[in-house]
Amino acid sequence: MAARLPEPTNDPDRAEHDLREHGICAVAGALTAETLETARRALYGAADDDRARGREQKFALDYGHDNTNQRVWNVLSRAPVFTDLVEHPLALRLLRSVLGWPMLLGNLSANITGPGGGEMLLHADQIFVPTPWPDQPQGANAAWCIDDFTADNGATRFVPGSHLLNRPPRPDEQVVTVPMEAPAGSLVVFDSRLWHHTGNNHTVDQRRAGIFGWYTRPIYRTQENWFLSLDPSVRQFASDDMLVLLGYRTAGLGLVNGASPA
Ligand SMILES: O=C(O)CCC(=O)C(=O)O
Repeated sequence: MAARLPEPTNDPDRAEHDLREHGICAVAGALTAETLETARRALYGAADDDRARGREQKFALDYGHDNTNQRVWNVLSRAPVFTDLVEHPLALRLLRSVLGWPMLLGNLSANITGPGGGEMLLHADQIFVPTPWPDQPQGANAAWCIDDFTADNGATRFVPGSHLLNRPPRPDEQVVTVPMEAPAGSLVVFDSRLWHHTGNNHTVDQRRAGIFGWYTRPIYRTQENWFLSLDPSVRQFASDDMLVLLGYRTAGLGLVNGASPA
């Protein structure tokens, strides 16, 4: 297996090549400073609100996190700027190179590590796909670095080349993980078979926020049930691509009386 991860690049062609070659790519400076700042403020505001209201954190605890870690769900409904992340042209280009079109947005959630935080369980994102897995990835993640991702503050750690094994990790699997370090504003796209987890946050004063856009081939159920949980204004102002990504515009599956809903 390849022992390294590709370096962050500014070149979209290079990124597409890295994604094909390594199952992962990183594009530095994918978000403008203004969008990054707007997203950062909205995300930390939502996270603070959730903490103040004691919103459920069970998923994070089930996956090996402790209470220093915070998951924010349904990020798409929390502020209009998050729409720009979901349908960011570069993200969609890279995702389409893996999944084709149409695809579905399964989820947009944030994961925030906190000082002293432990690591997450090692996993591959297509864990719900029965084994043996098909020989092509069934999904891909577009992760937005809202803060600098460093080895110290819990940057996501990957097992390079593990997507080629085409199976989930076993609970006792001995592996070497490598942190994907990338500056705030970077986009990291990775194949859903690539093994990874949140790293330990060794800092005493830094949170590390990542927003994870989970996309799948259109035959899978979305992780977030958009029809129940999406703020209606997102649908009201959605672009054609966004309607497809959310499953409101469709062909074949998810029909209403044999036709695509509106
Ligand atoms: O927070 C991270 O670095 C990774 C999160 C993750 O692996 C996940 O949500 O599946």
